[in-house]
Amino acid sequence: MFKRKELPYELNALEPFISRETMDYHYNKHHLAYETSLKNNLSDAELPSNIKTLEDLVSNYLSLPKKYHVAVRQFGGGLINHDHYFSILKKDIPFKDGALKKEIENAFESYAIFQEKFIEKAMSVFGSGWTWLVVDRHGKLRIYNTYNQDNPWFLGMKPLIGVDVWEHAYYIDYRNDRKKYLEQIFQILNWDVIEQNYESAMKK
Ligand code: MN3
Repeated sequence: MFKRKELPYELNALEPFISRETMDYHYNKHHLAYETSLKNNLSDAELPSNIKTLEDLVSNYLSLPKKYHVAVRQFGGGLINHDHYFSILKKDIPFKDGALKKEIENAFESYAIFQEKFIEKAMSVFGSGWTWLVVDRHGKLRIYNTYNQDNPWFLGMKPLIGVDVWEHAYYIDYRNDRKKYLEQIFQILNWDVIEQNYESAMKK
């Protein structure tokens, strides 16, 4: 029904920033578990006609019977958040001139300040969660945290960059050094995909 997106690169493609071992656990165990748990929990659910895609599901789960809400929030959220996270990482795709660069400079003064603020926000996640650069309901860029597997789609926001700050995302490679992990993530952001995310967010 709802499946993980195929990983768009090899498990070792992000080394040395993210190890093959981390990617193997993250994609093949954690991410798979969200897919499997969602499937099991929705096995007897009849989905209304407004729910066709995973994005529809996490955005509109309140239209399902109440007994499915927690599962969609946890496992549906986990599934879409990880699809997003893996899609926005790749080596050697630099930040470049364009509409998004202009908007980041408008909103945060400079790219350097944006990065600093994003990392600061991600350092403030207590426990497990995510840090996002989103286009909010008013078309403005915002840095936003969600907890557990809550996601910005449900909140009516369009994510451009979502970074997993659960410990499993970095503990093998960086142990308890979340800040180092975040700094390294900024070395491997796939700005081609992030710009596409921005363009499609502004179209809607
Ligand atoms: Mn994760």
